[in-house]
Amino acid sequence: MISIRVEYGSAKMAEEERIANAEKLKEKANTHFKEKDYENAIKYYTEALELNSSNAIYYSNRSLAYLRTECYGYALADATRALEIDKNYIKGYYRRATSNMALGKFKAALKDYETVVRVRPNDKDAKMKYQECNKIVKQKAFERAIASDELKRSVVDSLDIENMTIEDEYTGPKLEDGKVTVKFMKDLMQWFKDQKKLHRKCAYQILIQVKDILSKLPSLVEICLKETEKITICGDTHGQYYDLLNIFELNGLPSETNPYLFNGDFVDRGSFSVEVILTLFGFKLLFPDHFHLLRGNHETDNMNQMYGFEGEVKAKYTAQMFQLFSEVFQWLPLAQCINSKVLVMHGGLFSEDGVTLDDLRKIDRNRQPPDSGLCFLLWHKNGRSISKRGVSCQFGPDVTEHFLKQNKLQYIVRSHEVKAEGYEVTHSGKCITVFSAPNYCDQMGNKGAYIHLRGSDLKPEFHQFTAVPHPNVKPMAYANSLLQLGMM
Ligand SMILES: [Mn+2]
Repeated sequence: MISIRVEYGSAKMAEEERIANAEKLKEKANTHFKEKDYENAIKYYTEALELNSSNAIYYSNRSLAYLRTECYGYALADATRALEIDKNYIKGYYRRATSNMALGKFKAALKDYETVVRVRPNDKDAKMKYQECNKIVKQKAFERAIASDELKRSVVDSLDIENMTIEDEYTGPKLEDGKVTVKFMKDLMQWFKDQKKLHRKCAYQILIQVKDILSKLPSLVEICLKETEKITICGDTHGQYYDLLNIFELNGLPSETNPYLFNGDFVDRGSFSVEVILTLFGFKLLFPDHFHLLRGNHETDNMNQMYGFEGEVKAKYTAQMFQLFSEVFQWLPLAQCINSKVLVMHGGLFSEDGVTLDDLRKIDRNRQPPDSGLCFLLWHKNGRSISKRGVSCQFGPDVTEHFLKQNKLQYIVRSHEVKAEGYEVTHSGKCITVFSAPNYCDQMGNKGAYIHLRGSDLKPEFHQFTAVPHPNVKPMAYANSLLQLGMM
């Protein structure tokens, strides 16, 4: 009898110890979270969950850490788990709503806000978020109705550029005979640096011309570097205009002998997205064959609505101009292959095996992202292999290996994720991430990086840089108010 009780007692003690250890790990994770070290926060929440998987708070906290690292799919999964464990856990609904918002699933988000409002009828904050989200859902429905009415008529058709006048008071740069020149680009960069606005006529001229150029490019752009040639590959820039200027300062202005490839996510978050994108488009016009742009997941309507670009264009220009930006973004190519050996794309590889370069060439890209499929994966988050620890946001090395072998490639370059050093080499050197927004959102403390690739050996050479000061306009200044409320 006594021995049984002792055993029972020790089992109970072991159980209590397990729970207590899980709590300790959660505390440790919370500390990392407060220090914005989200990677370690996720690691310790995961360890806590390994000891005690029935705790909704652990899932909810890890969900928030995933939100901060922009792993929205994982954030959504964790919030859902938290609610499965405790359906009365209010925070869980908030987290799931936020994840859905970030993924552009506004209707699903609205359902969760609805639940919160029902349970807490006196919660003003919840009510406000519900109303804000409801507004977006209604607006989306309205936009869809209009879109089908107008059968995708281009903004270009409704513009009368010729008759747009430039007022005498305007002293800024103008295109020369309707053309972008080196002088125009230099003046433009200085003009923007001084926080001045390019005349709307010039902005429209750039947009119309760049749409024309981009729409003639294939979805997979293929270039060939000669032995002596070099290209610079940059990752996300996210509206950090002053850091973009710094890249040109450090690495030289774009030219036919100094080609660049910018790998998507030019806009959103940073509050100088208009300046970044017009500068990049200007260089695309100036050096169409030596200045390359690929689409990121932020060159899409849903993201722009939430993360600031739409608001910024409306504040600096008009809603109509945003529409034209949206049209142009749809024509950005999705991937670029260098010397048939290196493949560059924003998001990464695919959920299915057996994808060939020819499949990429055939993608019909002039659209907003579908919920799945190749073109979605090229520029969006990919959740191929959720590792057991739940830390990795990427596809596994097996996926990379298989893809490279089948397509006779050496390695891939992608962007999309902030990295402390500005770049990261994984999958035994076969998967490289490059990110060019240093101190991302004024708070991540990361370096930025760009890559030099030479035709002679195609060996990646990394260059790091740190953030430079910018005028006092905070990131996300133009973002949707739901995101400005400290939700993310
Ligand atoms: Mn991205």
